[in-house]
Amino acid sequence: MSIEVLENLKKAIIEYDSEGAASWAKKVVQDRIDPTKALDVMTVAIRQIGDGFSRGELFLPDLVGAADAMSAATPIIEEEIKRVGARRESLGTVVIGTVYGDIHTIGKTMVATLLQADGFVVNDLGINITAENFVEGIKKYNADILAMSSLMTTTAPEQRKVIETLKKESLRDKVKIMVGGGAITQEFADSIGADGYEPTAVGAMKLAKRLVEK
Ligand code: B12
Repeated sequence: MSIEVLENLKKAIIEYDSEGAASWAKKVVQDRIDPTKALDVMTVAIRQIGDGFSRGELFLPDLVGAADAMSAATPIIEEEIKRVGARRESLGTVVIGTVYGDIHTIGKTMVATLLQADGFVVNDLGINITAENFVEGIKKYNADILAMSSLMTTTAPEQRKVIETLKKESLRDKVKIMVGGGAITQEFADSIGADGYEPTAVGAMKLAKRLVEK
């Protein structure tokens, strides 16, 4: 039964059916299906659309349609993740954002939600965040962790720029830096001197815990 619900949720995103995606997301909550499993199938669905786009079989309106369906379902699932994981004690403070030039928000928001559900205080700066704004955010919230997301090869170098700016401000050693997003690899993360990389939101949650324990 839970497999059927998850398959229908995935299908709704692939078919750009926002109403369907929202109602299958509600069914996930109603049937008490693990909400992180729902995030996983939604991610698979939207990546499938992205792959079609990169092969030239699908076009921008297809990306927009799938993103809309995804955006109709994610708040419902994210609310459930927060409810299930609600805790009082803070594990640390995170500043998160998608880098300058990049407006992709879905993966970054998933990471923010899971970190929050796991007990971190999360300050989500949003999308299209400049190096200067990241630095301001880290100072303002006295962050333990900086989390940056980049979905495009053209915006990945912004992560290096942020780290260089932190060095200039003598803040680099005051904060642990984790990076991710579709355009990032372990090799790239190492090359810019990040403290950690993970390819999934669930992995990001485990990584954040490891980083604050160090
Ligand atoms: C949806 C989508 C859009 C939507 C975004 C809607 C929104 N509100 O976010 C819209 C339609 C607006 C869009 C626009 C564009 N897009 Co787009 N988009 C996508 C698509 C299909 C899915 C992205 C997504 O949401 N994935 C699902 C999430 C859950 O995955 P994720 O973000 O990778 O996050 C996961 C992990 O990476 C990780 N993670 C994420 N962040 C972080 C951070 C940390 C710290 C850690 C540890 C982990 C982590 O956890 C998440 C969950 O597991 C991708 C294809 C793809 N394969 O990703 C293309 C894609 C990213 N887009 C692409 C392009 C080219 C564009 C446009 C330039 C298109 C255009 N011609 O206008 C514009 C960019 C505008 C801009 N300046 O940013 C290209 C980028 C190519 C490249 N190599 O650079 C891609 C790869 C498509 C492709 N195959 O060509 N896009």
